[in-house]
Amino acid sequence: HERLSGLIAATYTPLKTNGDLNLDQIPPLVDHLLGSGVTGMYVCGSTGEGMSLSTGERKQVTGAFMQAVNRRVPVIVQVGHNSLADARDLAQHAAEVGADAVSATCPSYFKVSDVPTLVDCMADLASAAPDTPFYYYHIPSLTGSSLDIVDFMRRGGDRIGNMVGLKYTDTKLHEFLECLTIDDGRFDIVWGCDEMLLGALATGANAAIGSTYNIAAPLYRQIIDAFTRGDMNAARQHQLRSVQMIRTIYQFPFHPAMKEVLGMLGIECGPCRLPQKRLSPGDTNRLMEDLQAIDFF
Ligand code: NAY
Repeated sequence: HERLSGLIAATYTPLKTNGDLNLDQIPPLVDHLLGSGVTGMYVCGSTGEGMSLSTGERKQVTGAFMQAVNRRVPVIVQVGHNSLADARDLAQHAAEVGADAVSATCPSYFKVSDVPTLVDCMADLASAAPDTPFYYYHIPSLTGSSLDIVDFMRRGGDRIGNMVGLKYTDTKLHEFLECLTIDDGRFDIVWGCDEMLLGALATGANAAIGSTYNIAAPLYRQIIDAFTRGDMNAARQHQLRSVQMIRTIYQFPFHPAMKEVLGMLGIECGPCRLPQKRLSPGDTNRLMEDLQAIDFF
């Protein structure tokens, strides 16, 4: 199994105005992402509203991305679900359609009791696709579970044969460092907070998964390139631009606003599903003006 590298877009799921899937928009979205330098795709995650789609819809979206990407870059499919049976079904489907890896959040309605129970959950889930690499998806801000992730990786690694890594979507660089160094770097640990990419690179990240790589991969590429050649001032300037861009978008409901930005870039992705709010036309205009004011367009 090859490690992930570079900028992996947590892809948006294009919807029609009425909220139905808009699968026809997946090939243009994929072409846009590949053209902007994205080196992998993470499908049906938080950004992709995986939790707001039915199991059947998640399979359709996964199939459409697999087809559109056509093996040009790795595709990781997020299959987390409150029902572990559904999560297993999704993992099996992802393996059948040739996903490069499966990833999953923990169940989150009932909070996972403790680390050994989390290992039980993920062992059950990952065994549904035993030949497909598995990345646990740690995102405590959304799951509400903040168990000791270092302890989980150690114990899970011993029990779950296909667990190769972790999508680390928290902001604790010291904990990220510990994860990277477990058993001399046994796991592929992928960073998940776009506004802290530079700090993650300094800590040892080799790949990052995020939402804003959908709209600004070249900017993040500049951060990586400046860091690699040791030009820290330039790297900080580029990261600051990403922080300003993200702050501008966070004035509005974040993912609905991101989908509007993609629309402005020519990739119509529609609204988000409930419970996420729609942007009013006035909000969309203000978003565009504010992004123009910071020279995003
Ligand atoms: C996913 O599964 O969609 C992700 O990769 C989530 C990563 C995002 N984090 C959260 C908490 O949603 O990309 C980040 C985030 O949107 C970005 O850093 C802006 O805050």
